[in-house]
Amino acid sequence: MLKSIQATTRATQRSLIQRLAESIEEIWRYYLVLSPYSVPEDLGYIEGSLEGQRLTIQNHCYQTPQFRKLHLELAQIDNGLDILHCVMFPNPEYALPIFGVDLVGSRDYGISAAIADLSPINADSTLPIDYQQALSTLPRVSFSQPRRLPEWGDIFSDHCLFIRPIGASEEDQFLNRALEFLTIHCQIARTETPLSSRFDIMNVIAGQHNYCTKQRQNDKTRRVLEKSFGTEWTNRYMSTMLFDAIAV
Ligand code: BLA
Repeated sequence: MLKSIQATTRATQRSLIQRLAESIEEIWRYYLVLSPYSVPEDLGYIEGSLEGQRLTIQNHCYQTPQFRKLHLELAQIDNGLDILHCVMFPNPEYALPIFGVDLVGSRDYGISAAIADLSPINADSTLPIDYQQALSTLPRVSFSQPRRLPEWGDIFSDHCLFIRPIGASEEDQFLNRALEFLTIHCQIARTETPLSSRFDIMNVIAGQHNYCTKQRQNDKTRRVLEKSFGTEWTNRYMSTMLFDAIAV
């Protein structure tokens, strides 16, 4: 009896992934002026088959004066794996960090990986001073299961949160912190003046290139996609849809 009540409660509660996805879109709409972004026709809504289980991917993309691409992606596998992936790529005329979030969870076992960051793109890997100031005012958060970043994770900032959230209160704390990062980012980005020096712009491009190169080394993402869609498609998807750098 108790089991079925719990199951019903879980089914009717909005998941962390749903809540984060809705809040991201709300904050984008509130702070930024969104225009459509044209996703390659065959990559907006995608279905594949992972070991006989269907994998579906939904992509929501926008652009704004400050951002060449806002990308929110929701992926679901019939076996219960749910993924939220979000990255905001600034236009190269804006020396802004890259906001990124990844949530990976199974419907039965909860979220196993929750990561949120404002990642620096300048050569000395520091965040702009206005970001440092805003982030320093946030209250300290602590989680019972912090996770260790993989080797390619040297792109992330000191403020990066990478945890396995345990229970509803840690899920809420993660959600709040990710949304605080996003709000600070949108507030600063919309008052930012564009760069005019070709040298500075080239540095932004190089920083984004490094971020994308490292993210494409994530074997865990690659493996999930390869099982459903094969190596060639996965290479194309990771370099054109998930982590597309700007050609120099
Ligand atoms: C981890 N990403 C993972 C994991 C899976 C995926 C299955 C392992 C979960 C775990 O260890 O508990 C899968 N993530 C996906 C897939 C997509 C996705 C298939 O986004 C898209 C379709 N990854 C990002 C972004 C960040 C990121 C934007 O896409 C950070 C801002 C980080 N994901 C990230 C990190 C790990 C991870 C650091 C842990 C990798 C490791 O432990 O080796």
